[in-house]
Amino acid sequence: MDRAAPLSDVDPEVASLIARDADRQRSHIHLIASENFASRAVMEATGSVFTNKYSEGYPGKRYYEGCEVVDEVEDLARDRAGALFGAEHVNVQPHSGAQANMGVYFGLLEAGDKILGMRLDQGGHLTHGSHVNFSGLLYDFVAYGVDPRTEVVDLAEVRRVAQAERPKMIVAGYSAYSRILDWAAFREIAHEVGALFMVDAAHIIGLIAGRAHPNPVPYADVVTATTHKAMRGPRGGMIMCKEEFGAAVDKGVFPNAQGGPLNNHIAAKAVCFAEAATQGYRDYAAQVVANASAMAEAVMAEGVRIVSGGTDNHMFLIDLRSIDEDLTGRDAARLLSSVGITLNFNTIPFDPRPPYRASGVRIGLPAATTCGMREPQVEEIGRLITSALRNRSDESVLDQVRGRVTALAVEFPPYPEDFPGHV
Ligand code: DSN
Repeated sequence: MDRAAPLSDVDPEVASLIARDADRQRSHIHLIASENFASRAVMEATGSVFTNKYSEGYPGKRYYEGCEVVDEVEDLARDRAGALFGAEHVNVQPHSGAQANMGVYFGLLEAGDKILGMRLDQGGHLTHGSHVNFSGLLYDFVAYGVDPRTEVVDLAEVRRVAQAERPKMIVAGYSAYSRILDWAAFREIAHEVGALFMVDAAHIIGLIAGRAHPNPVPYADVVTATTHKAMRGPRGGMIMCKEEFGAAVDKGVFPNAQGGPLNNHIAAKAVCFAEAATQGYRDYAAQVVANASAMAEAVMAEGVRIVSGGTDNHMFLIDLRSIDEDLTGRDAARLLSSVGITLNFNTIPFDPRPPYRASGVRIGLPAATTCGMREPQVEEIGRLITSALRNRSDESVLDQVRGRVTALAVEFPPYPEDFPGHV
């Protein structure tokens, strides 16, 4: 075997699968709120020789020799994140957002402890107490939800449940919610009941980095995040916390939740933190928020209902019942995929349907913004979505939508034509 041979020679089957997905990425409009297109620099670091190194432990205290350089790269990543977010202590080892949450729960809580988080069917995440996830299996989760009228998190309800349940930890954060949470108010409620305050900022950390969303780091005891969503870095997680919790959180990640860190991903995290400190990145983050708002307005102008009536961040949820009572999220997502628009179906607050059918679709703008789309394009896409969903059995309308989607995807590609390697 020639170890220097290119992938296309060594494994044409996998090379062809990569090429096919690159083609899918180039030819569709991508509206999955948790996806993005990493830079060449991020992908170079992810594909680097750091993939070869074992380094269980932390910089200066490893269980393997030869860690001098990975120590430097992990310190660099931690320092850059600390400066970017104003965090006292940073852990960049979590392999994902779920692993970050696991590390925090393991580090700061005991099995069986009570945690108050957002209802999963109203925007909370799998790791906020789903009965099929480690969180729900190991901890005693109780939940707050949104106000049925406004569909906005009701702080009076958060306070009421917190006072009744006296949780050890309160989690603020979500994977399907479009409004700004009041970090100071959550902090106050946590303080009142003697709970730790954790923010799961996986979705919004990229906006926070770009100064396009309020930063929870000054308020929370601990903030978990991912680096691959709006943040536009490599797949992975991270944790930021007050210094007093640093040692316990580090132990929660390693050795409690994980073994050896992915040093190639840690190097790429360092790269994405440097990218996020630039004016160009701040412009991108501001444009993500402007694009989400513009598309939501365009969809609402077509007479379609958006959960909570709009968005303050990078995403929003369409209530499909305002298009057709019988249209499920799953059917809508499949139909839109068939015309080249990729998104995911999602429950909406008080959804009468189960999650695998759902009554909503979730729309996020980070990836389209990275491709260079601005208000005129995303407003048009909003109208194309509405048109496709309203004319599901009219092949001529669907063909027209498909044509415009393809034209926009070609005009706003994720990577330039001459992008080297990878795509
Ligand atoms: N599955 C991710 C999302 O799409 O929001 C969260 O982990």
